[in-house]
Amino acid sequence: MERRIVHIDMDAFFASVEVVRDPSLAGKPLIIGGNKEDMRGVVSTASYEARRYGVHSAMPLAEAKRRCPQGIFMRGHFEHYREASRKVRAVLETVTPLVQMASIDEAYLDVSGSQRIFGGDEGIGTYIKEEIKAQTGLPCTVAITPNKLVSKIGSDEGKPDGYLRVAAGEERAFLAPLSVRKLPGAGPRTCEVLERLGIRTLGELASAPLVSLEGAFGHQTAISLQRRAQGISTSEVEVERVAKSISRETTFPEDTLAWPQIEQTLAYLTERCMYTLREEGLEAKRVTLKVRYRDFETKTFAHTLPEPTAIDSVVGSALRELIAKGKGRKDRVRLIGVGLDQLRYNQHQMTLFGGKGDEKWERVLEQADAVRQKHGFNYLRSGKSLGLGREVKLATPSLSR
Ligand code: TTP
Ligand code: MG
Repeated sequence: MERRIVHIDMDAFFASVEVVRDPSLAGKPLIIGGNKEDMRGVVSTASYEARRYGVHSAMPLAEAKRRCPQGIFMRGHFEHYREASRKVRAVLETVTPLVQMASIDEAYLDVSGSQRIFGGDEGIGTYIKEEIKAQTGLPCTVAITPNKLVSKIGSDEGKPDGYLRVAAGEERAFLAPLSVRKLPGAGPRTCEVLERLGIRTLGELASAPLVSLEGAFGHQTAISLQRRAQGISTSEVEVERVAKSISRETTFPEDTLAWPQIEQTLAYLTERCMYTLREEGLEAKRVTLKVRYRDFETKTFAHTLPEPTAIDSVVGSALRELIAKGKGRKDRVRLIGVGLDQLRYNQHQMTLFGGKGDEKWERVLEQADAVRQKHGFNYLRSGKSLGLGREVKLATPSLSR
């Protein structure tokens, strides 16, 4: 099977997300990084209109303001960028499970096995661009080539709103006219040395006598640079593994029959599970209650939800039914735990694009999680688990996975 690798990169990502949220910003020089008064800090992204004034990522804001005084400066909304990134990933995973998110706005896909279903490179490229547009409103650039290296360079060449394809055997010819600066990993120092050797393009690097490169870089680096300039790369798309389950459990200081307290502890453990679930960008379809009784007998009670969820209250109601079963045996409880499994990347917001009530909940929880990231988990808790007090100390804090 011929190897075909996609690299996709969102165009002016943060700025484009802001334009979707406020279409009156379209076509304007938009600079994300800090507001007008904010002279410190750097540009995180500039819209293509702002780039015409020479503004680019990592430039000090003060410099950006000098170059583009009429620019619209914004601090930005990271939670919206993260949400958009998740939606992009969800679309990509409908093409193949072999998706590697390389940063918040770029990904590699091994689409070797998806060619037939989607109608070849063109079919895949069109589908990705149109589906991302439909789900997020955002533009992106897609490159499809025989390997990650050439695709990465290809998407940069194809920007913005582009589609670029390099057939097997054409890698070297595609790279030949490009500057050596386009080679990922070739920093300013390397490029300086190359230029001193009279090498400006990847074509020149690809066919330079190896000895001259070895003199400057040593054997290993020389070989690696030249191979890459020829468009040769064997690195694989590395799929992040999704956790199989997330669970939290604890043993009580003394065996207990006090179900109101047991339920408070359970509410706390559930909150911790749900926080981790959302942090990993996952949702769960099955909820399990684990109860170990005084005599060490351990029972699990499971409930499969009609739809996967990342919302505390949905899991909470499922748990209430399970608790009723756990109480059935009138014996003291030694340990209690909650588990989530049948996990997948959160596609909830996509299926809810029509706008069901859950979307609001997801936003509330997302904001709660942002507060927790800043101040610690216990800073924000639900009414129920607060019965345990603000600083929860579990007798056995077995809060591992
Ligand atoms: P990039 O993909 O490098 O840039 P971009 O998406 O803004 O523009 P392009 O169309 O050229 O791809 O980075 C993605 C996001 O990462 C970008 O929107 C903001 C953020 N970022 C920073 O915060 N600081 C930086 O120095 C860079 C390069 C990016
Ligand atoms: Mg980008």
